[in-house]
Amino acid sequence: MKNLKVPLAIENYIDNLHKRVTEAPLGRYLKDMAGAYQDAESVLVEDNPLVYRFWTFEPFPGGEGELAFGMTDLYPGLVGQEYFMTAGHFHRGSGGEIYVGVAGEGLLLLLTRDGELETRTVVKDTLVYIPSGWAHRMVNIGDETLRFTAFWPTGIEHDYASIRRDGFGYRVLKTEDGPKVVKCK
Ligand code: S6P
Ligand code: ZN
Repeated sequence: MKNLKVPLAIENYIDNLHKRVTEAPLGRYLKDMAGAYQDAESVLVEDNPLVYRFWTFEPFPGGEGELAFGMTDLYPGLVGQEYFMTAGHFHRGSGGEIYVGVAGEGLLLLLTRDGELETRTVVKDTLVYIPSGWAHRMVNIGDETLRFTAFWPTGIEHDYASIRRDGFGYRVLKTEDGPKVVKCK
C-alpha cells in the first residue's frame, strides 16, 4: 500500500476529525474578510469577531485522484443584517466537492462564473454535491454553530481572489420573514 500519511479510518469521525487533521484550525476573523460584507466597518469599530474556523487534511503526497477533507465550524452572528458566512471560493480548473451538514442550519450559495446562482439549505445529514466550476459560500442562517464536513480532490487550487474582487453577487439578509437572498446592486 502507498505510504499516504492519512488515517485510513477515523471512528466516530464527527467528534474526532478535528483532532486528526491540521493541528491548529485556521480561524477567519471579520477583519480578514471585511470586504465581503456590506457593513463590516461599523462592527469593526467595536469588535473583530471570529466568524469561523476550519480544519483541513490533505493526504501527503497527494497524487492525482486522492481526496482531501475537512470540517468547518461557522458561528452564528450578524454583520449588520447579513449573516456570518464563509469567504467562498472557486476551485481553479476542474474539481467538484461534497459538503455534509453535521449540526446547525446553513444556506449554501453556489455560483457560476456567469453569475448563475443556486442555493441549498443544509442541516444535519444533508449532502450537497458542488459541481466543478461552481463557487461555494456557506451562510449560517441559524442560531447555533453550523458544522459541516467537506471532501474535495487533492491538488486543486482555491481561487479566493475572484470572489474578493467581484463579490458573490448576492447577499443573505436576516428579515422578519426569515433569511432573504437579495441581489447586490
Ligand atoms: C475547501 C472547502 C472548505 C472551505 C471552508 C472555509 O474546498 O470548500 O473546507 O475551505 O469551509 O471556507 P473558505 O471559503 O474560507 O475556504
Ligand atoms: Zn471548496
